[in-house]
Amino acid sequence: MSKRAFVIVDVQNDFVPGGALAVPEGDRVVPVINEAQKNFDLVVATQDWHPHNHGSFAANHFGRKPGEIIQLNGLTQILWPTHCVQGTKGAEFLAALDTSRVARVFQKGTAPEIDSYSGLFDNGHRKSTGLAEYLKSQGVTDVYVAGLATDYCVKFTALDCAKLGFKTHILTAGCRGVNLKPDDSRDAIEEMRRAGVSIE
Ligand code: VGL
Ligand code: ZN
Repeated sequence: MSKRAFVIVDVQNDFVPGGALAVPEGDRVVPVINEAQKNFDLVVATQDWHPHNHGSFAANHFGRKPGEIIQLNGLTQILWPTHCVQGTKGAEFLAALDTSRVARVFQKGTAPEIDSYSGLFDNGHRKSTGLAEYLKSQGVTDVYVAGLATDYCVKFTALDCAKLGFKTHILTAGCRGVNLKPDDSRDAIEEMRRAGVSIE
């Protein structure tokens, strides 16, 4: 028997046009995700949830700008505009996102000294958010991923799911990318495909 779960990644105000780290067309994922959810008996969401002093924010590094790369506790880190600060409007899910079916929300990026693109583990694979354990405890075999952004949090969430042995799928119509480089989302999809993720 297979059990399918839908993981909605970071559909938050700061990641859509007008937000602090706007993903082009980020808001367009909402109708797709709202409709797709109806086909799953288990739906969960991830939420980028940073403290104001988070090490991924350029503003917290004197003289640094978004897009620059630093070493943060031994890991390569892209510096971002301040985004998804805990308790702010920017960190909230889009009002148009249907959250009525969301069984649990997994927050990530909460430790100031390390970023977390994947919804399952931080970027150093040092700490779990609890999502992996939750999916296993629910007997999930197949994971479907959609949300923001294709080239960061969607990619690393899907790669971690595949690595853990879930049959992993991404719904591309429900994803959009940051595309700091124009081909980043395309490259991300290729990387996921090579890792065994089914691209739908
Ligand atoms: C994300 C950059 C920084 C994402 C989160 O949700 O893809 N990207 N924080
Ligand atoms: Zn973030």
